[in-house]
Amino acid sequence: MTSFVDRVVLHVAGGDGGAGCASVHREKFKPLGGPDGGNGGAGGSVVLVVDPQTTTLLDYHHSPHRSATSGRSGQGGLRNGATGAELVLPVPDGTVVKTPDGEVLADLVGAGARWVAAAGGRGGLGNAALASPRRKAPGFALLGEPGERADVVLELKTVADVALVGYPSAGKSSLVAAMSAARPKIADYPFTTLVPNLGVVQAGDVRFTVADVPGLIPGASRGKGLGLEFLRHVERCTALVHVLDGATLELDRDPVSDLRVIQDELAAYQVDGGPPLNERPQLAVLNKIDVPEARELAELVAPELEALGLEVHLVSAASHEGLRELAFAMARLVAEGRAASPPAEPQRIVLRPPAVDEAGFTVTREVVPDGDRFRVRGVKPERWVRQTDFSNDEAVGYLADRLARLGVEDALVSAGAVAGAEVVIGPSDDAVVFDWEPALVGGAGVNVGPRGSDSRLDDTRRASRRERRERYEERRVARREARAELEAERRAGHWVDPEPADAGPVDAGPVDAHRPRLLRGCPAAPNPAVQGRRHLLRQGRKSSRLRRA
Ligand SMILES: Nc1nc2c(ncn2[C@@H]2O[C@H](COP(=O)(O)OP(=O)(O)OP(=O)(O)O)[C@@H](O)[C@H]2O)c(=O)[nH]1
Ligand SMILES: [Mg+2]
Repeated sequence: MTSFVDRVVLHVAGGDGGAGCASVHREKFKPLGGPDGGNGGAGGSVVLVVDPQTTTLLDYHHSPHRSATSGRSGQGGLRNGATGAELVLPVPDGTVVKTPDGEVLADLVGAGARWVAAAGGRGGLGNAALASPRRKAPGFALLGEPGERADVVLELKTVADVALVGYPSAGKSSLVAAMSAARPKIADYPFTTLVPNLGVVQAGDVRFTVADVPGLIPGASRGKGLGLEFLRHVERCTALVHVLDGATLELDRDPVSDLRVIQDELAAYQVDGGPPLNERPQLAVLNKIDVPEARELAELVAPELEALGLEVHLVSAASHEGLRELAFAMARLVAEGRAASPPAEPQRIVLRPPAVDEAGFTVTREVVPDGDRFRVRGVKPERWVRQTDFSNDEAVGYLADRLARLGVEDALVSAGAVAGAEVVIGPSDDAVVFDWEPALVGGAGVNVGPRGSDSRLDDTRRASRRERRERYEERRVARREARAELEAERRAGHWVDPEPADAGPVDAGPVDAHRPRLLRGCPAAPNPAVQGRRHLLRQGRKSSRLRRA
């Protein structure tokens, strides 16, 4: 059962924003107390935070789906919905966050570094917050935005100064155990070490960390043995130490050829950042010199290794011979490396790449089988669509107003959209599709009067006294005629309340058949269809009526 995991795919979801509430204040003797719907609460975000106590990504291997709490809906009486709680996911120091395609999103180094993996959705505004001097009693509220959803790959790249590399059983773990307080597993079979081990070494006033990674064999770059998988943990190291075994029983191996093999494998490894592994400062260590043959061999090959440009140390992890010198040599490399590139201040807050221009939007014309389609992309238009309750005409009108104010209408006209054109707001094909119904075609400017009015239709000339008198006369005559007509109907006996039983054709004479019900004395129930349409006309500005297809 493994207890170390250094690569996981994590599925995160921010909490959804709560919906705003549309409500009207009720109080005795105050029939219309004004809008009092509260705002929805924002959804919680999923945040990755470096926690020094966490050393593995094992938890996320077992439960890779994590989501933050959603915000609650607003309520009447100006009660705002509760905000969703943030979900903090502890990750080890040195965790790299990538997209599934391998693009690096964040490199979390240093305790406390934070990264928002999935932001929570905004809460929708309630109708109290949407009220304005011009829109005194909004009959709608905004929906909450859904939280972000993302798949991210977490990779652990251990943060260490020096890495020990070499064949299996060369004594890497033994060296870490001899030089530091770490107690990795040591045994005389290959691949004892299956996960990287870290040890802290103090040499003089330099303190550094040593990483012991699983052994490499020829062909590791092609996946042999444990492959190069674990070299990820070496990527952040300043220096490498080659641990060479002078006491191996394998006949075809000797320290010089071992070194060549490992160097070739290191050269085959692609690093994400920093210099290639084979170009980093290196040391050679000939281990196990407590064994007489190993010491003999070490003394024989040391000049050969030095000729390759390497500093060579003869040590024994068993007898601790030469370890002190080795520790100081490592410390020197580390100090040189640190002086060359001083460690960056640990980033406490990792900001995500800034969003694209929030105010901007684009309109593109696409050719689809059944004609042209205009796609509107932009942070604001897309968010507004998500916030709109399309079952509420008033909310749709508000969306139309917002889009027009942003300039979407004008942009559509310039892009060549005509009445009935298909307009898509959003990225994919399942985005919201509208039929566009502009009142103005040909770019004659956009009417900027209040919703439901059109200044161009207003007659601004004041009527003369004679004109007003004529109109008054016209209205008086029309009223008198209407009264006479009603009186005639009353005498003819049509002016009765229709009973369900006698609502049939018996009562309705040929004259009444086409007459509106109201004229026959029956207060007609408001026709919802007609009302709805008027409603939309009133709410949607003439030039910006959008209808969801
Ligand atoms: N005599 C002697 N034996 C040693 C010395 N160092 C390590 N060994 C032995 O070599 C064997 C392998 O040691 P490890 O430290 O596990 O080797 P490793 O390089 O970590 O091996 P893997 O984890 O399998 O890659 C063990 O049996 C150790 O006791 C040494 O200096 N002298
Ligand atoms: Mg080992």
